[in-house]
Amino acid sequence: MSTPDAASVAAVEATRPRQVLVTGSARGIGRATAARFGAEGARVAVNYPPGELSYAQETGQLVEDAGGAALLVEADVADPDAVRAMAETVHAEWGPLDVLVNNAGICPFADFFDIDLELWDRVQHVNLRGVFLVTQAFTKAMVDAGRGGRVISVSSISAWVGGSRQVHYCATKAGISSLMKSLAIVLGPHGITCNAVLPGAIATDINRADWTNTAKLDYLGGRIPVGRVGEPADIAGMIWLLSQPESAYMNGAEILVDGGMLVNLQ
Ligand code: NAD
Ligand code: RM4
Repeated sequence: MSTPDAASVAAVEATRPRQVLVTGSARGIGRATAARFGAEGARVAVNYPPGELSYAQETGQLVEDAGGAALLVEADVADPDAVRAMAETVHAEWGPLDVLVNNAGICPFADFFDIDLELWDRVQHVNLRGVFLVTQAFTKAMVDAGRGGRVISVSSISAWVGGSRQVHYCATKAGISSLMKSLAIVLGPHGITCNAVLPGAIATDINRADWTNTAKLDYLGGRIPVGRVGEPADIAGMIWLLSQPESAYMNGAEILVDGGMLVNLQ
Protein backbone atom coordinates (compact mmCIF):
# COMPACT_ATOMS: atom_id res chain seq x y z
CA MET A 1 0.00 0.00 0.00
CA SER A 2 1.40 3.39 -0.97
CA THR A 3 1.32 6.33 1.42
CA PRO A 4 -0.15 9.57 0.02
CA ASP A 5 2.41 12.28 -0.73
CA ALA A 6 2.24 15.69 0.95
CA ALA A 7 0.91 17.40 -2.20
CA SER A 8 -2.07 15.06 -2.54
CA VAL A 9 -2.82 15.35 1.19
CA ALA A 10 -2.79 19.14 0.77
CA ALA A 11 -5.06 18.90 -2.28
CA VAL A 12 -7.61 16.81 -0.38
CA GLU A 13 -7.30 19.17 2.59
CA ALA A 14 -8.09 22.16 0.34
CA THR A 15 -11.42 20.63 -0.72
CA ARG A 16 -12.43 19.62 2.82
CA PRO A 17 -15.34 21.69 4.19
CA ARG A 18 -14.15 24.09 6.87
CA GLN A 19 -15.24 23.28 10.40
CA VAL A 20 -16.57 26.18 12.42
CA LEU A 21 -18.10 26.64 15.88
CA VAL A 22 -20.19 29.73 16.54
CA THR A 23 -21.08 30.12 20.21
CA GLY A 24 -24.45 31.66 20.97
CA SER A 25 -25.70 31.09 17.42
CA ALA A 26 -29.32 30.39 18.33
CA ARG A 27 -30.19 34.03 17.58
CA GLY A 28 -28.85 37.39 16.42
CA ILE A 29 -25.30 37.98 15.19
CA GLY A 30 -24.35 34.36 15.91
CA ARG A 31 -27.19 33.02 13.79
CA ALA A 32 -26.25 35.29 10.85
CA THR A 33 -22.63 34.19 11.21
CA ALA A 34 -23.55 30.50 11.20
CA ALA A 35 -25.64 31.06 8.05
CA ARG A 36 -22.76 32.95 6.39
CA PHE A 37 -20.40 30.04 6.92
CA GLY A 38 -23.16 27.67 5.77
CA ALA A 39 -23.22 29.55 2.46
CA GLU A 40 -19.60 28.55 1.81
CA GLY A 41 -20.49 24.89 2.48
CA ALA A 42 -18.86 24.79 5.91
CA ARG A 43 -19.67 22.41 8.73
CA VAL A 44 -21.10 24.66 11.43
CA ALA A 45 -21.47 23.67 15.08
CA VAL A 46 -24.39 25.75 16.37
CA ASN A 47 -23.95 26.32 20.10
CA TYR A 48 -26.97 27.30 22.18
CA PRO A 49 -27.72 27.61 25.89
CA PRO A 50 -30.25 25.42 27.74
CA GLY A 51 -33.80 26.41 26.79
CA GLU A 52 -33.02 27.66 23.27
CA LEU A 53 -33.15 24.42 21.25
CA SER A 54 -35.97 25.62 18.99
CA TYR A 55 -34.02 28.76 18.03
CA ALA A 56 -30.92 26.63 17.41
CA GLN A 57 -32.95 24.35 15.17
CA GLU A 58 -34.00 27.36 13.10
CA THR A 59 -30.34 28.37 12.79
CA GLY A 60 -29.39 24.82 11.82
CA GLN A 61 -32.03 24.92 9.09
CA LEU A 62 -30.64 28.21 7.77
CA VAL A 63 -27.13 26.72 7.67
CA GLU A 64 -28.32 23.67 5.75
CA ASP A 65 -30.57 25.66 3.39
CA ALA A 66 -27.50 27.78 2.58
CA GLY A 67 -25.50 24.67 1.63
CA GLY A 68 -23.62 23.81 4.83
CA ALA A 69 -23.92 21.10 7.46
CA ALA A 70 -25.08 21.87 11.01
CA LEU A 71 -24.40 20.18 14.33
CA LEU A 72 -26.43 21.52 17.26
CA VAL A 73 -24.50 21.57 20.54
CA GLU A 74 -26.07 22.69 23.81
CA ALA A 75 -23.78 24.33 26.36
CA ASP A 76 -23.93 27.27 28.69
CA VAL A 77 -20.53 28.74 27.78
CA ALA A 78 -20.03 29.80 31.41
CA ASP A 79 -20.20 26.18 32.59
CA PRO A 80 -16.84 24.35 32.38
CA ASP A 81 -18.38 20.86 32.34
CA ALA A 82 -20.82 21.79 29.59
CA VAL A 83 -18.04 23.36 27.51
CA ARG A 84 -15.87 20.26 27.95
CA ALA A 85 -18.77 18.04 26.84
CA MET A 86 -19.42 20.31 23.83
CA ALA A 87 -15.77 20.03 22.76
CA GLU A 88 -15.89 16.22 23.09
CA THR A 89 -19.02 16.09 20.92
CA VAL A 90 -17.65 18.34 18.17
CA HIS A 91 -14.26 16.64 18.12
CA ALA A 92 -15.86 13.16 18.02
CA GLU A 93 -18.10 14.17 15.10
CA TRP A 94 -15.75 16.28 13.00
CA GLY A 95 -12.33 16.55 14.60
CA PRO A 96 -10.55 19.90 15.21
CA LEU A 97 -12.06 23.21 14.19
CA ASP A 98 -10.70 25.53 11.55
CA VAL A 99 -12.56 28.59 12.84
CA LEU A 100 -13.81 29.36 16.34
CA VAL A 101 -16.22 32.28 16.69
CA ASN A 102 -16.79 33.34 20.31
CA ASN A 103 -20.05 35.24 20.05
CA ALA A 104 -22.26 34.29 23.01
CA GLY A 105 -23.00 37.25 25.24
CA ILE A 106 -25.56 38.93 27.48
CA CYS A 107 -26.23 42.52 28.47
CA PRO A 108 -28.90 42.87 31.15
CA PHE A 109 -29.09 46.69 31.26
CA ALA A 110 -28.96 47.93 34.87
CA ASP A 111 -28.13 51.05 36.83
CA PHE A 112 -24.76 50.89 38.57
CA PHE A 113 -26.19 50.93 42.11
CA ASP A 114 -28.58 48.09 41.22
CA ILE A 115 -25.85 45.69 40.05
CA ASP A 116 -25.53 43.04 42.73
CA LEU A 117 -22.79 40.44 42.89
CA GLU A 118 -24.97 37.79 41.28
CA LEU A 119 -25.63 39.93 38.20
CA TRP A 120 -22.00 41.09 38.01
CA ASP A 121 -20.74 37.49 38.18
CA ARG A 122 -23.22 36.16 35.62
CA VAL A 123 -22.27 38.77 33.03
CA GLN A 124 -18.57 38.17 33.68
CA HIS A 125 -19.02 34.41 33.49
CA VAL A 126 -21.03 34.25 30.27
CA ASN A 127 -19.17 36.98 28.38
CA LEU A 128 -15.56 36.65 29.55
CA ARG A 129 -15.06 33.32 31.31
CA GLY A 130 -17.02 31.76 28.44
CA VAL A 131 -14.49 32.99 25.87
CA PHE A 132 -11.63 31.66 28.02
CA LEU A 133 -13.26 28.25 28.54
CA VAL A 134 -14.35 27.71 24.94
CA THR A 135 -11.07 28.91 23.45
CA GLN A 136 -9.04 26.69 25.76
CA ALA A 137 -11.29 23.69 25.07
CA PHE A 138 -11.01 23.97 21.28
CA THR A 139 -7.61 25.40 20.40
CA LYS A 140 -5.50 22.57 21.85
CA ALA A 141 -6.87 20.24 19.16
CA MET A 142 -6.31 22.96 16.53
CA VAL A 143 -2.68 23.27 17.61
CA ASP A 144 -2.21 19.50 17.53
CA ALA A 145 -3.80 19.29 14.05
CA GLY A 146 -1.17 21.72 12.78
CA ARG A 147 -3.48 23.26 10.17
CA GLY A 148 -3.58 26.77 11.64
CA GLY A 149 -6.92 28.49 11.96
CA ARG A 150 -8.81 31.44 13.34
CA VAL A 151 -10.20 32.54 16.69
CA ILE A 152 -12.58 35.44 16.17
CA SER A 153 -14.26 36.88 19.27
CA VAL A 154 -17.19 39.26 19.31
CA SER A 155 -16.17 42.07 21.63
CA SER A 156 -17.91 45.46 21.29
CA ILE A 157 -17.52 49.17 20.79
CA SER A 158 -18.17 48.95 24.56
CA ALA A 159 -14.59 47.70 24.97
CA TRP A 160 -13.51 51.28 24.14
CA VAL A 161 -16.32 53.37 25.58
CA GLY A 162 -18.43 53.22 28.72
CA GLY A 163 -22.16 52.83 29.24
CA SER A 164 -24.00 54.10 32.30
CA ARG A 165 -26.27 51.04 32.33
CA GLN A 166 -23.59 48.66 30.99
CA VAL A 167 -20.94 49.00 33.70
CA HIS A 168 -20.73 45.22 34.17
CA TYR A 169 -20.92 44.47 30.43
CA CYS A 170 -18.32 46.98 29.17
CA ALA A 171 -15.68 45.53 31.49
CA THR A 172 -16.22 42.07 29.98
CA LYS A 173 -15.84 43.40 26.46
CA ALA A 174 -12.55 45.14 27.28
CA GLY A 175 -11.52 41.80 28.79
CA ILE A 176 -12.36 39.90 25.58
CA SER A 177 -10.29 42.31 23.49
CA SER A 178 -7.40 41.87 25.91
CA LEU A 179 -7.73 38.09 25.90
CA MET A 180 -7.44 38.04 22.10
CA LYS A 181 -4.23 40.07 22.29
CA SER A 182 -2.55 37.61 24.65
CA LEU A 183 -3.83 34.60 22.74
CA ALA A 184 -2.55 36.11 19.49
CA ILE A 185 0.91 35.70 21.02
CA VAL A 186 0.25 32.19 22.36
CA LEU A 187 -1.40 30.79 19.22
CA GLY A 188 0.16 32.89 16.45
CA PRO A 189 3.23 30.63 16.24
CA HIS A 190 0.82 27.79 15.39
CA GLY A 191 -0.75 29.73 12.53
CA ILE A 192 -3.87 30.39 14.58
CA THR A 193 -4.70 34.09 14.56
CA CYS A 194 -6.83 35.69 17.29
CA ASN A 195 -8.77 38.87 16.67
CA ALA A 196 -11.70 40.77 18.16
CA VAL A 197 -14.61 42.24 16.21
CA LEU A 198 -16.21 45.27 17.86
CA PRO A 199 -19.81 45.82 16.68
CA GLY A 200 -21.47 49.18 17.24
CA ALA A 201 -25.27 49.24 17.56
CA ILE A 202 -26.83 46.19 15.91
CA ALA A 203 -30.54 45.40 15.82
CA THR A 204 -30.90 42.18 17.85
CA ASP A 205 -32.74 40.94 20.94
CA ILE A 206 -29.92 42.16 23.22
CA ASN A 207 -30.99 45.76 22.59
CA ARG A 208 -34.74 45.22 22.62
CA ALA A 209 -35.31 46.55 26.14
CA ASP A 210 -32.95 49.51 25.69
CA TRP A 211 -34.37 50.53 22.31
CA THR A 212 -38.01 50.68 23.47
CA ASN A 213 -36.83 54.16 24.42
CA THR A 214 -37.43 55.95 21.10
CA ALA A 215 -35.18 58.84 22.12
CA LYS A 216 -32.27 56.36 22.14
CA LEU A 217 -33.12 55.14 18.65
CA ASP A 218 -33.43 58.71 17.36
CA TYR A 219 -30.04 59.51 18.89
CA LEU A 220 -28.41 56.48 17.24
CA GLY A 221 -30.01 57.34 13.89
CA GLY A 222 -28.44 60.81 14.02
CA ARG A 223 -25.09 59.65 15.33
CA ILE A 224 -24.34 56.86 12.83
CA PRO A 225 -23.00 58.41 9.59
CA VAL A 226 -24.14 55.55 7.32
CA GLY A 227 -27.67 56.44 8.46
CA ARG A 228 -28.87 53.24 10.06
CA VAL A 229 -28.24 50.87 12.94
CA GLY A 230 -26.42 47.69 11.95
CA GLU A 231 -27.93 44.35 11.00
CA PRO A 232 -26.53 40.98 12.16
CA ALA A 233 -25.34 40.32 8.58
CA ASP A 234 -23.08 43.41 8.80
CA ILE A 235 -21.10 41.70 11.56
CA ALA A 236 -21.35 38.20 10.11
CA GLY A 237 -19.76 39.50 6.89
CA MET A 238 -16.79 40.95 8.76
CA ILE A 239 -16.31 37.74 10.75
CA TRP A 240 -16.33 35.77 7.52
CA LEU A 241 -13.77 38.14 5.95
CA LEU A 242 -11.51 37.59 8.96
CA SER A 243 -11.73 33.85 8.41
CA GLN A 244 -10.37 34.11 4.87
CA PRO A 245 -6.73 33.34 3.92
CA GLU A 246 -6.15 37.01 3.01
CA SER A 247 -6.52 37.93 6.71
CA ALA A 248 -3.62 35.69 7.78
CA TYR A 249 -1.35 38.59 8.82
CA MET A 250 -3.97 40.25 11.02
CA ASN A 251 -3.39 39.00 14.55
CA GLY A 252 -4.25 40.54 17.92
CA ALA A 253 -6.33 43.29 16.29
CA GLU A 254 -9.57 44.98 17.31
CA ILE A 255 -11.81 45.71 14.33
CA LEU A 256 -14.54 48.28 14.94
CA VAL A 257 -17.66 47.75 12.78
CA ASP A 258 -20.01 50.58 13.75
CA GLY A 259 -21.01 52.52 10.63
CA GLY A 260 -18.79 55.37 11.85
CA MET A 261 -20.67 55.94 15.13
CA LEU A 262 -17.56 56.34 17.31
CA VAL A 263 -15.78 58.90 15.15
CA ASN A 264 -18.88 61.10 14.81
CA LEU A 265 -18.27 63.10 17.98
CA GLN A 266 -18.34 66.75 16.88
P1 NAD B 1 -28.67 38.26 20.98
O1 NAD B 1 -29.27 38.42 22.32
O2 NAD B 1 -29.55 38.24 19.78
O3 NAD B 1 -27.77 36.95 20.92
C1 NAD B 1 -27.05 36.47 22.02
C2 NAD B 1 -26.76 35.02 21.75
O4 NAD B 1 -26.00 34.49 22.84
C3 NAD B 1 -28.06 34.19 21.66
O5 NAD B 1 -27.99 33.33 20.56
C4 NAD B 1 -28.08 33.44 22.97
O6 NAD B 1 -28.69 32.17 22.87
C5 NAD B 1 -26.59 33.28 23.25
N1 NAD B 1 -26.28 33.06 24.67
C6 NAD B 1 -26.63 33.83 25.73
N2 NAD B 1 -26.17 33.30 26.87
C7 NAD B 1 -25.50 32.17 26.52
C8 NAD B 1 -24.79 31.19 27.25
N3 NAD B 1 -24.69 31.25 28.60
N4 NAD B 1 -24.24 30.16 26.57
C9 NAD B 1 -24.35 30.06 25.22
N5 NAD B 1 -25.00 30.97 24.49
C10 NAD B 1 -25.57 32.02 25.13
O7 NAD B 1 -27.62 39.45 20.83
P2 NAD B 1 -26.48 39.73 19.75
O8 NAD B 1 -26.46 41.17 19.53
O9 NAD B 1 -26.59 38.82 18.61
O10 NAD B 1 -25.17 39.36 20.61
C11 NAD B 1 -24.13 38.58 20.11
C12 NAD B 1 -22.81 39.15 20.58
O11 NAD B 1 -22.63 40.44 19.99
C13 NAD B 1 -22.73 39.36 22.09
O12 NAD B 1 -21.45 38.97 22.55
C14 NAD B 1 -22.89 40.87 22.25
O13 NAD B 1 -22.28 41.34 23.39
C15 NAD B 1 -22.20 41.34 20.99
N6 NAD B 1 -22.53 42.70 20.61
C16 NAD B 1 -23.78 43.05 20.23
C17 NAD B 1 -24.05 44.35 19.86
C18 NAD B 1 -25.41 44.81 19.44
O14 NAD B 1 -25.63 46.03 19.34
N7 NAD B 1 -26.34 43.92 19.18
C19 NAD B 1 -23.03 45.30 19.87
C20 NAD B 1 -21.76 44.91 20.26
C21 NAD B 1 -21.52 43.61 20.62
C1 RM4 C 1 -23.00 46.67 22.61
C2 RM4 C 1 -23.08 48.13 22.33
C3 RM4 C 1 -24.43 48.36 21.82
C4 RM4 C 1 -25.37 47.89 22.91
C5 RM4 C 1 -25.18 46.42 23.08
C6 RM4 C 1 -26.10 45.77 24.07
O1 RM4 C 1 -21.80 46.22 22.99
O2 RM4 C 1 -22.84 48.90 23.47
O3 RM4 C 1 -24.62 49.69 21.46
O4 RM4 C 1 -26.64 48.24 22.64
O5 RM4 C 1 -23.92 46.27 23.54
